[in-house]
Amino acid sequence: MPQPVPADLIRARFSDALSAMYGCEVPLYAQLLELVHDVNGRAMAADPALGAMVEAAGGLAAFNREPHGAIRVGKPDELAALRRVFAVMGMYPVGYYDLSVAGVPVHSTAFRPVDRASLGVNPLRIFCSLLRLELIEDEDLRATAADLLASREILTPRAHELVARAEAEGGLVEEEVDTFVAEVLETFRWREKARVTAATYRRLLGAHRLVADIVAFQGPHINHLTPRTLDIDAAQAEMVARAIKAKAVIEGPPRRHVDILLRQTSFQALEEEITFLGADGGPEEKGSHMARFGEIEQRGAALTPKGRALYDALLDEARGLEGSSGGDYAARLAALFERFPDDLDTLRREGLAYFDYALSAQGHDALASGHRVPADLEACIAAGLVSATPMVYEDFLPVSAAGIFQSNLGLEERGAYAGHSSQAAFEEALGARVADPFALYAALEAQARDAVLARLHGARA
Ligand code: OOG
Ligand code: NI
Repeated sequence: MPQPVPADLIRARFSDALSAMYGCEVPLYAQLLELVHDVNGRAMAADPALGAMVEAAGGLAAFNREPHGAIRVGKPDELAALRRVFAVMGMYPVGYYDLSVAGVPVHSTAFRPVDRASLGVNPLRIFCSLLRLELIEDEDLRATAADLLASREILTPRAHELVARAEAEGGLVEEEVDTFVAEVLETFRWREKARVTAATYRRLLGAHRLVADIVAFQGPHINHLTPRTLDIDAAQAEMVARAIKAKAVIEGPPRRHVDILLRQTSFQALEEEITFLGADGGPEEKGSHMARFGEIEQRGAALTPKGRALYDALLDEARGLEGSSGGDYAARLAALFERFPDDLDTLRREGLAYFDYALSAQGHDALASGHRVPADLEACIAAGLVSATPMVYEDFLPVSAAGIFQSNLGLEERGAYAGHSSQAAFEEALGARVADPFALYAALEAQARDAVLARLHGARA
């Protein structure tokens, strides 16, 4: 019996294939990749410690190959089907994001690997949003949208088959992997033929741009892929220098010594030619659609609930009544974040960020030579025997996501929909619970701490 291919390797292959496909579809993405590659190379050269960290984690080429992407689906069984597809690649739903509070009629999760080894192989994340039809006010239009979605199938028959096989057999064998990757790519491919007439498209657009993007097409085309940078301020400046229309502000925290969470910038969605069905069986009509864009991100430390509460409070205050559109937003944000500790020791001691613990080279030496080591973890860190490195934030930020949605679609910031946040309804559609991101980081931190303590105690016994 051939052995199943590890899910992590299927994901890595899918990630490369997705990136290649999107690069062909959206040449600006290929430009972004090149830009980020340049910026990252310069950042590593300027900061040898950073360079060493990236090299240790697999090198720049691997780092540059770690994007996140986003898709939007229209109905519960599409979400459930994708959950099963992603599981074959070792990606599980983490977090619940309610975007309706920011005037975007969707709620979302992120499919991503969860354990340390898998994240190390390839941390591909897909932000996946589900349309909330109930937030469309016009009853007629809601019914039209529901009908259109009811008659749509987003997976190919072969993809369905392979998912079922993987579930039954505990994975896919080598001969099946290329087919699986190719079939799943079909779901995320751009199609310039809309499934609706121009008139219906305009009605959907009138409800919300996202409604048109989700309902008018055959499938959930990938709407952006985001390479990761080591210096987002440089990337932003470079976008401007290369005449790429970057959004005005970088979402997330300001520039700091110790990066936290996630900083993101993007360029506006492209206006792309599409074809509508002819009205009353008449000839097809040409038109255009805006959905696909480019984004760059920089990832920093994952925050604990305490750190996150402080982040949210400061961000709220900075955004105030004007949101992020006020001219002095960047200055306001930087000034407010003076209150957020900006050195590793304080972040760790005050329990603001999650940390990874490992025996340092000095720690290994001390154990090997049988020296007595302090029992207490803090004392070992102080003595340089144990290293504490902040854990990378692997998730997303709802306020940033809303800002990305809005600026890319040329939308105004708008008030909340009158719906309730509905994690239970989302999970019912998904057919599973979403994991709590804080619990995942906390478990990884506890694992690392226990492993280090076991090494140290073992040595003393
Ligand atoms: C998703 C926007 C959210 C991010 O990086 O926060 C996102 C979308 O536009 O579908 O990707
Ligand atoms: Ni994104």
